[in-house]
Amino acid sequence: MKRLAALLAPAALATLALAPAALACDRTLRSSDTHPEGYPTVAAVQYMGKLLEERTGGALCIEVFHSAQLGEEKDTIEQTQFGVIDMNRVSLGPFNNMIPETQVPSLPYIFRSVEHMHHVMDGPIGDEILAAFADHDLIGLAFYDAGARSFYNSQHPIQAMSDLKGMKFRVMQSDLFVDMVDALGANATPMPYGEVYSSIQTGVIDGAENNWPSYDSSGHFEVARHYTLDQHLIVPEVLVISKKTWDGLSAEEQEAVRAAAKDSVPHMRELWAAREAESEAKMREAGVEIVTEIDKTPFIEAMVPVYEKYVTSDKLKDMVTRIQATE
Ligand code: GTR
Repeated sequence: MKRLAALLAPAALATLALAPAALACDRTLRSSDTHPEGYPTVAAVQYMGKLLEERTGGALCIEVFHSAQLGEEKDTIEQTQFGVIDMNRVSLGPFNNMIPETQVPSLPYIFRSVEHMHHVMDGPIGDEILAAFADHDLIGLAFYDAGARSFYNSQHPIQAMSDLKGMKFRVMQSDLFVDMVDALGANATPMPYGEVYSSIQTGVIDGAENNWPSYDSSGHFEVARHYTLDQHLIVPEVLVISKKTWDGLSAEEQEAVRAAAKDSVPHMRELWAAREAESEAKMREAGVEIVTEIDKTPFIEAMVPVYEKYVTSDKLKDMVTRIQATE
């Protein structure tokens, strides 16, 4: 027996040395993402986890449950509020009905460019929006990029706003996006991301709207071959942590989580820029019919009633004015 133990010991040690880093962590935070492994949002939270592990000497790590393993965004948001899931990387869209401040960066054509969005979200307005999560059992940590969202469909190319008339588009579960699509003369169907592919395939909807990397990785381009670069939304992603989880961390750990989240942002932006170009090239190669030149003026003008409906409080009006005044 002794000999056997002696023989086994080095093997056991070798196994330990090869064990994944997560096993060495005192506490592993579970983070949700709808996207697959390798998608920039998933990779960015994994990168944040590495920073956190290094900086806390293994006291805190993060494991990303990608590919909607923990559920669709709206459900995982609830679970994060309850503390069943520790962290969540989601679009701001599914928060619109709950947190009015998130509606502002979700307004169609509010940002002139991705750079404009960065200037706003990296500054005091971004901080105010992150702070608004605290009233909803969540702590807002950072914003990530999601490029610009445009319409795609299975029926015909959209060359002008009038081509949208009567068509059925899936939107994220946000009243603001329902009204946005209605104001463009089309019909909106809010539904979870995971149901979009089959809904287009079976003709329940004509199409949806998203950025290049999501259009690509979801496979929606296989069933909706017409993509029009109208770029109606530049809505950022947000990374949140459950207030329950947060309250269980020491002040130093909270600081480390905040800092690691912020420090993952520049890395995420690099990953995003590369992936966006890669996905666009892949879509062109896949033979998707792309309308690049489109007059956005009628689209922008059609959004006036949407702004009137959603930008009602002094707080939101002031935010919109400050965004428009930001370079
Ligand atoms: C993607 C975003 C996801 C999800 C998805 C959707 O661009 O990264 O978080 O919101 O869009 O349309 O549901």
